[in-house]
Amino acid sequence: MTADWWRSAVIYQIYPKSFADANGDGIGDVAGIRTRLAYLADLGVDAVWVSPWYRSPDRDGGYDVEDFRQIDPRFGDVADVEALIRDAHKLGLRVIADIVPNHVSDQHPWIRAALATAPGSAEWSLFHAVAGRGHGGAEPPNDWLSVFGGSAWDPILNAAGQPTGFWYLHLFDATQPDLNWEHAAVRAEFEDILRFWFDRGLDGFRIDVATSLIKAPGYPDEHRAAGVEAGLSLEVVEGQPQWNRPGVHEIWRAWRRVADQYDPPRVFVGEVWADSPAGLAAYLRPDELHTVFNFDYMMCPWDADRLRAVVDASLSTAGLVGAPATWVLESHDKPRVRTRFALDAAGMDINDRSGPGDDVRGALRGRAATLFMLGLPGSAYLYQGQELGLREVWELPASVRQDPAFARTLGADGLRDGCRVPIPWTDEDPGCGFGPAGMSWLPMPSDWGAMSVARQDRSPVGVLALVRRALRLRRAEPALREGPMVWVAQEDRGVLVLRRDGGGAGDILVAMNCGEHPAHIAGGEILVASAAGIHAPDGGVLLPPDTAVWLRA
Ligand code: TEU
Ligand code: CA
Repeated sequence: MTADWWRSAVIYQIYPKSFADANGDGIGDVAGIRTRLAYLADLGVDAVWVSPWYRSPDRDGGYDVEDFRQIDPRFGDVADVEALIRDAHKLGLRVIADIVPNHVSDQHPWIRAALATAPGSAEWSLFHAVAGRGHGGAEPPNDWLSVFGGSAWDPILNAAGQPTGFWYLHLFDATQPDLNWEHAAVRAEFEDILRFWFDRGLDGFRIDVATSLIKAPGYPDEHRAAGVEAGLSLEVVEGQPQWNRPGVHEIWRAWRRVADQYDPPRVFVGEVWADSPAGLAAYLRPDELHTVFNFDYMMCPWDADRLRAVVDASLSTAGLVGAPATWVLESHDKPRVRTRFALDAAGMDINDRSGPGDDVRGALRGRAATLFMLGLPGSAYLYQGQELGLREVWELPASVRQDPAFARTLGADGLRDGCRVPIPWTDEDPGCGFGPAGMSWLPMPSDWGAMSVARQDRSPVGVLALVRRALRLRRAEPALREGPMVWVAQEDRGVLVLRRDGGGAGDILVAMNCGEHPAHIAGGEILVASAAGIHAPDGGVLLPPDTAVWLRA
């Protein structure tokens, strides 16, 4: 494997709480991940990215970190992670962890120390403790809203529980106070945390909310447009005083210097929502982050013209600064792709919890979308269970939901638990092989076992077989590994065909039909198809709606 492995890597996201439970307490753990590394190597991915596993009160799925140098006891300990990294490297897999620099848990020693002092103290200077407005500072300092709903400010109380007239900033949950990145101690601490893990062999970090570390001086109001209720999604707050401030780039340059001191150099992928292509490319400059997530691709509807435009824009934006594009359809924050397209096909809203939508079409489109994504040039992400074609568990009752945004918005938002249900390894009842005791921290639906790894292992037509075959081809074929792409013009509306250049090794066509009618695609042998029954009569293939295929050119 080469030093620039990340340019074309397929990276598998593990949400540790829900991946595999070795000790039977119903919560996934590091030992569980170790037992499944062979499965991942066989699947054919190049790396894993593990969502936060640090010591945490788990008020936001571990994105509320109490100690960045400790693994949460529910997951294991540092020695377990060191063993995981060793095992993974033996199998040729890289390991990327999550790091959460914008905020800490309210149990982190820094905020506990601050709370024992009055605002204005050295301890509070590590956070954003700001005088309120109005008489006695009774009102928040400005109009900023939490991404999870409600004000981004909560009052700082004194030891007697009385308001001090000062407020602390939390762009996310109230249990996640934002750090003050103007403070040199914050910068030094995080560079030290990077080294702590890089010294243990970690290959890189996914950087949580990489846009928000610097806030506009003086905390000006953001003057949201009337009707914009809350920072429920970062899309609506782009260009505001909390996001994408120029000063944030200095931080990533410093981190890159740390990563480049290692052999091989360690890598970063930023969670970046930017308001323009140039704004996004700024994070990808050669002395900043290696890659960023592609949310435009992730959010793109089932529409060939829009998809093509997003692919072109992604390639040209990253290309401005010589970075590879990335592609992603699922994560621990977004509805499963199958259900997103199923709801869309049924004309239902993404937050509608009244039913699965048109699941037949959703399932077809989800598999096609995953195959098409894996045929694009650059690096791609698969979220655990995407390789099984799992659906969103939309029917979870309110009583089991743990997403903090669900409570903060009284159920209007914060539905992320629906993609966080533990994944099914077998069809055994109860628990689908997630752990030895049949327990799981979120309930599994009754159709879960039918989609399990064990069940699909025996099926040549399952989503698992499709993904395995695609990943094998991606490694074997120079065209898919590093070949540039061009679009191949089509007469049929709604059909996308692109050609990957394999040089002497031969070109490959990647095609998807987002239209309403079967489309004839000129090409040779079918390498892999997203659905059964796609044939290649002489001179091409008749591609049904809602399917995708890879062909020799
Ligand atoms: O997410 C940042 C973020 O803003 C997302 O929550 C997004 O806006 C939301 O999912 C819309 O659907 C990151 C993590 O991925 C997320 O899990 C954390 O909750 C959040 O940061 C806070 O650390
Ligand atoms: Ca466990």
